[in-house]
Amino acid sequence: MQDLVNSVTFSPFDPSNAVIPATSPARATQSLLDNRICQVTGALQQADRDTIRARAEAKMAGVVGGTLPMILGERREGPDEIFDVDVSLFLAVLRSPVWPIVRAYFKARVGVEDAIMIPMNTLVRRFVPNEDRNEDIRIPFHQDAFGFPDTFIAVNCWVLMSPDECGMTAPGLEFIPDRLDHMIPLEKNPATKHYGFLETSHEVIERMLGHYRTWSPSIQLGDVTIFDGFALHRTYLHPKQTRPRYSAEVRFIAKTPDVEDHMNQHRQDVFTIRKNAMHGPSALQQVGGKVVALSWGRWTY
Ligand SMILES: O=C(O)CCC(=O)C(=O)O
Repeated sequence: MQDLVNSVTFSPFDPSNAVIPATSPARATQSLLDNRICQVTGALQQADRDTIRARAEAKMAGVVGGTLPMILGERREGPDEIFDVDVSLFLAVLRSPVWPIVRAYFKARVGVEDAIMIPMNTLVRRFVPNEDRNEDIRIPFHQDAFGFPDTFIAVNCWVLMSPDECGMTAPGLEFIPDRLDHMIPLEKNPATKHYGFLETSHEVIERMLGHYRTWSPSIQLGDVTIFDGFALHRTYLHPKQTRPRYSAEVRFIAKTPDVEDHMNQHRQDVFTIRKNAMHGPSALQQVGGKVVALSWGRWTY
């Protein structure tokens, strides 16, 4: 373990350079390529912000921590866990400058622009500040790539759904501003009750924290914070926060031949996203640990 800690090198970036207005998409893609992160300010259209906020507040009021995105849809009457999918969150992202930024990033990394999105990986969360149980449900420092095979290139488009700011007034995100380009081993003795499977090595995190001031951006409604699978991040909680935060993690995976093979082998029902159209499940059923499509739809933007 000492070898691991000694092998840590530092590659800092200035987080203020990662905050980029939606009117400068090429700069945002470059920041994602250089720094692994960009906070795209003012990305979502006003009408979309209002729609997804109202939907989140109506549907997720009782959520503690994270859950699947089907909660934003309509659950059908009856004993089966069948949901008609609500795609307004996805369409809000796809018709914003975020989608061309992600496409350009994928093109630069792996030469393809289209993507897939796995319903089970697109999580939504609600955090209420200053609750005792937060120590159990806050997400500890981790890298999202832990959840994907090595060959996958994926980004998390993190969307604040409510209230109108997080970071200062509501639970936000905290990053270590290092341009990491690899996975750090997972912690062998995890400390959290529910998230031990994703915790990054504590010794490496301690070493990083000895070197860096973390970055906890103030994120406004309409901003989308994009980060890749190596960015080190966690939930940011602070006693001065007073308002509940609702958020979504819209994860796009570059649709490379490897990814297609993997999805076919594992028979996963996914959304396929091209330049101007998305094809995917319009109704989903939860069967045991799996989510399967019952019907399919196509949406343009
Ligand atoms: O929303 C949070 O507090 C943490 C989110 C997170 O860890 C993620 O999006 O991977």
